[in-house]
Amino acid sequence: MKEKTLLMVKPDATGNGNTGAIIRRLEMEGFRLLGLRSLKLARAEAEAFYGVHKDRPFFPDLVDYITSGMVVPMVLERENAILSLREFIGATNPAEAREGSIRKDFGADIQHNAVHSSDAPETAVREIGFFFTEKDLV
Ligand code: 3AN
Repeated sequence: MKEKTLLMVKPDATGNGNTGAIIRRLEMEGFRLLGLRSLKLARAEAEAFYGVHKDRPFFPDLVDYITSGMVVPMVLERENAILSLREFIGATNPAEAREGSIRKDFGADIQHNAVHSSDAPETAVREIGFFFTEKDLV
């Protein structure tokens, strides 16, 4: 079944000029781009986006970091998009990520890990809705 998921290029990767290379890899892997934005998150928006992590010790640092530069959220569609994209981007910590994965090749450490992607169907719906309305998606 075709699924939609959200991928967000994070400030380390946008700042390093890796946005285009990451999008190219996603398209080559068969993920179809349905919508794309670039923006800088306000602090309150970042706190809402990462709300599930609000009690974790790294939360303040995560919010500082994700608001430190441009992010590029996008909606991607493919068969089994959510899990296959998680596999394609690699483990949260780039040091543990699969060889050839996006986080291995473009991430620096567990915080500066190049991209975020939705981890489950409910999360994907919430995260897509966070950045896009229905009419934004072709
Ligand atoms: P993922 O992005 O792989 O779903 P989560 O949801 O566990 O990972 O974490 C969300 C984000 O929080 C990660 N992308 C990472 O940037 C940051 N993060 C997770 N664990 C840590 C940690 N131990 N120290 C610093 N940042 C972390």
